[in-house]
Amino acid sequence: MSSKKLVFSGVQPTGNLHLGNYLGAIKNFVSLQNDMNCVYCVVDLHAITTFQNPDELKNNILETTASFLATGLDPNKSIIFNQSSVSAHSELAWIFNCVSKVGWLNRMTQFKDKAGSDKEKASVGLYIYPNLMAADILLYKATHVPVGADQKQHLELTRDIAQKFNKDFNCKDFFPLPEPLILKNISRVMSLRDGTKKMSKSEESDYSRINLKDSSDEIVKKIKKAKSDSEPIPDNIKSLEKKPEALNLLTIYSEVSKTNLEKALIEMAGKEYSYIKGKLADLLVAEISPIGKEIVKLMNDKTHLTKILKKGSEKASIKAEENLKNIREKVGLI
Ligand code: AQP
Repeated sequence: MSSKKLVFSGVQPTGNLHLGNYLGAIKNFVSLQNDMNCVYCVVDLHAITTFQNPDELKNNILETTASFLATGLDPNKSIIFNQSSVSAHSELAWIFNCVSKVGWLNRMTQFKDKAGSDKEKASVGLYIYPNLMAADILLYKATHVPVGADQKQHLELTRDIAQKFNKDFNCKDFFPLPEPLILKNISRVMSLRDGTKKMSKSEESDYSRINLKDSSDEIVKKIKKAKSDSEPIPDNIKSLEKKPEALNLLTIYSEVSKTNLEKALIEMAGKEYSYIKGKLADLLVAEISPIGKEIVKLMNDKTHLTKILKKGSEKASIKAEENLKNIREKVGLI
């Protein structure tokens, strides 16, 4: 970790990873590892902010690790580990609980969405989750954070915490202000059933998402059943404004066919949605099916996955402990 630029990002082991996680974040993780020092974390402590069955959680931690590897993350290039194995994350999160403001957390829209109508019943962990996320990032003094658009607000809070810490403890530039790396073309993949909601692991209907482990048949079936529009595909983006499901399909198509939305519309204008669905299903089968097969293969050797996490934790701990020592000193802890 010699260069000053450092990438950090995490994925929650809360179930099957999906096309949104892949296109919005993980694909970007893979391309960054060739040019920058990268730390990628299976954020298991974030996962338990909502109840997880312990056996399923153990399996999901390994499966998320397998998904990292299957999509192209290389443990020889990137540090890959699980959050709970480096206790400095929790310690720094506590310090940040004492730096961050209740008013700041009250503005977090993800808490409002996830807690639902009965906030009194949400865990305290879910409420202070953004402070733990700030700790994950700042523990490594990360400068760049590849995430989907849904995490933008949490990244802004991380920057606020870094700034306040630097000011409170009179240590200008101690924590860098990390930049979000949000893809322009596809920052938010939406549900295949409701184009106003993001594609998500916790959405009840499996038809709302393409899982990385879906078979070719399942991918084809889900795309076929995806909501679209009864009118032919228009030739301009403006006409898609009130058609979120159609816009979503076209955006996904433009991403996996490596073009942009404008060009995709020129190619598709006047055609029925069944046409684009056929092309999109073929492209997704070609890109996603090999990943799914590799995840299944990697999950046959859990000892190997556990070893990768252990090695990654050892590497992450060295950097984390060194930084935490300096942080404790700044705060006045002895
Ligand atoms: N639909 C999405 N479009 C683009 N990016 C997305 N990400 C998640 N959903 C989309 C990005 O994937 C990374 C890992 O996310 P996560 O699993 O840690 O948490 P999440 O955002 O809460 O994902 P889910 O699928 O919605 O999980 P549940 O249902 O468990 O809450 C992040 O960079 C995220 O932005």
